Amino acid sequence: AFITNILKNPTFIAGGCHTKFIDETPELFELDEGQDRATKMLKYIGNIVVKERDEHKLYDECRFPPVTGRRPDGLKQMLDAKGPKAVADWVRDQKKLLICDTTCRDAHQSLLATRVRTRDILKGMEGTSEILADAFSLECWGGATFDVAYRFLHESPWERLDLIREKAPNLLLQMLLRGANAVGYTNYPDNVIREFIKEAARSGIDVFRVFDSLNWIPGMEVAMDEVLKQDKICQATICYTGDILDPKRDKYPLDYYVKLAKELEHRGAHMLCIKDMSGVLKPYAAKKLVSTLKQEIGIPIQLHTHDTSGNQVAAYLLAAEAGVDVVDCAISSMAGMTSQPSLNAVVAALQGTERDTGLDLDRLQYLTEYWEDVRKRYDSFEAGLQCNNADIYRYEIPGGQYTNLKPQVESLGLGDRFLEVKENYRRVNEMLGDIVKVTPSSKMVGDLAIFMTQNGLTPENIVEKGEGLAFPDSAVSYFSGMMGQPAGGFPKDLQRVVLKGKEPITCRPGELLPPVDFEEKKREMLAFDPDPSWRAVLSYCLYPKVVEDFVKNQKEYGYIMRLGSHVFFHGLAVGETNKVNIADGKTLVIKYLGLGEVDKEGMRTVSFELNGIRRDVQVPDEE
Ligand code: 3PY
Ligand code: ZN
Repeated sequence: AFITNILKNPTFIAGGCHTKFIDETPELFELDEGQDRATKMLKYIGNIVVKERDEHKLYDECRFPPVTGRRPDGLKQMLDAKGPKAVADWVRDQKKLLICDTTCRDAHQSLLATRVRTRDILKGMEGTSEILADAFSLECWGGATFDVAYRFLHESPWERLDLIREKAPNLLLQMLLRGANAVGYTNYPDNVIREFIKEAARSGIDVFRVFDSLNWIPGMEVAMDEVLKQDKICQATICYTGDILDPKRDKYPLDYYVKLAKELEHRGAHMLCIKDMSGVLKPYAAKKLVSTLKQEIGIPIQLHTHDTSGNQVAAYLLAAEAGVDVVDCAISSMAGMTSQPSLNAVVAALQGTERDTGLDLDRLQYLTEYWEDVRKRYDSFEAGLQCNNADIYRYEIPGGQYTNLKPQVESLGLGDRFLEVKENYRRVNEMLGDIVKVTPSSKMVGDLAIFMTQNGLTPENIVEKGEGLAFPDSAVSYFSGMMGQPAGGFPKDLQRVVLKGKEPITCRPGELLPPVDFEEKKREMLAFDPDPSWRAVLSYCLYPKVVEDFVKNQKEYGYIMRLGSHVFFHGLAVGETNKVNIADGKTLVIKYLGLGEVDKEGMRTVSFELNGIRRDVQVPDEE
């Protein structure tokens, strides 16, 4: 840009420049915005190539799903025109088994540590919106995707939602909302929950799946109420645990779920979700649960599971026979194991039956191929589960956590004691009185299991030995009542040892948490963001540090959301060229030339060619 500025400068053009020309013409140094963006991007890639030196791979282009331009109106249009009750009635009164595609949320949360980037979701989205036009919905937001987007992908989850909404105007977009924990791990003040839901609804979420990690209805109350106010589909949830076919597991019998479901219907839910987060709802239990609930309640039922055991296509088929209305599936190349059952398999299994899904298996193959290619770019996040595992019935670990627990345990240097951690997970559950385990209660059980492993604790000695130990924050929060109240209450001895004199609460945490002053939060943010948007303020209320880091990262590296995923994660191979669109119509052609030695300051020079011109950036060495 400097050279270009010289060439464009009127004094230079007029031939009037002398030796002091450069010193006396400061505007030559005004690099344009594009140049600045390019420099930031090179800096980002420079950092990655230094960090990931040995990781490099080359990938073929993705096979994109074709777009025909034929996209009929769908349930989204019905919702907008007639409201949530009309959609729910339509779902219940028609015959097909409807599908919710979870590929863009739970599937990658459960297989790839939630790392799939907006760019990869979007490139297949127009095709998806045509091929899945007859699906019930697309689960594409919420759960862990919210903070992971900011934290590890350096992108805004709100922008992701806007872009999906734009590309899939016919589909119902669905999110997972952890009740009073929103998309976080702790209870938030009521006004934060309400404003978050309002903004999500305004941004395009149509179906809110609301759950509480202990099946404690007061924990869902505020969220359900706000979804109803927004006139969106309120899908209230019962989280399945135990085994209704096992008379010994008598804490959560069939009747427990029936009571919960009736109460949720009574409170105005448009739909009921049976959320089998760990994949422990065995096929015949699914049949019994669904057929009973279909008799007991009048709202449609959506079934969610994880295929960790390998049993869950069967669970869906038996649930379909029992009259379930919607099931959650993932495109087959992103399905199975800790993810949802295969969408393609369920579609095939029901062809020619009265619950035929109406989806086209041949066209689904386009989505399968697309995701097969995308998934390769994320292989460093693969959980490495080689086969189905029926030990899930013993451990009851949710799908997303099952895949995360191993790397978490390894990062703590306990890799060779993974089995012990899993056994401790089971023991903690028993010790707490057999509780519902799903985010955030499941994280607390995992934290406590690791804590017991690290400190040589057992259920027999934890009360005595725990006196002198500081328990993990999540355990303190749980025993304080800040995650709500578990069925059957807390074990008193352990509660005393964990809380060390702190008084637990028994009411809804939201009744005690003072409302957030959003203006004050905004002022606080000015320290790192000159003009925080309303969405940024909301996100900051949920994840202050994560949002601050995100803003700082954006300042340093710019809008790296546009980088291809293999470059984003692994940089470039020496000699490799990559094209990046930085702004509409502007393309950077970046060629990576190589890496210099570490200098005295611990920096390396990373050399590139940018649109044919050599550019070097200095980055700190990682080793
Ligand atoms: C989440 O809360 O993120 C979950 O997926 C729980 O199953
Ligand atoms: Zn799930």
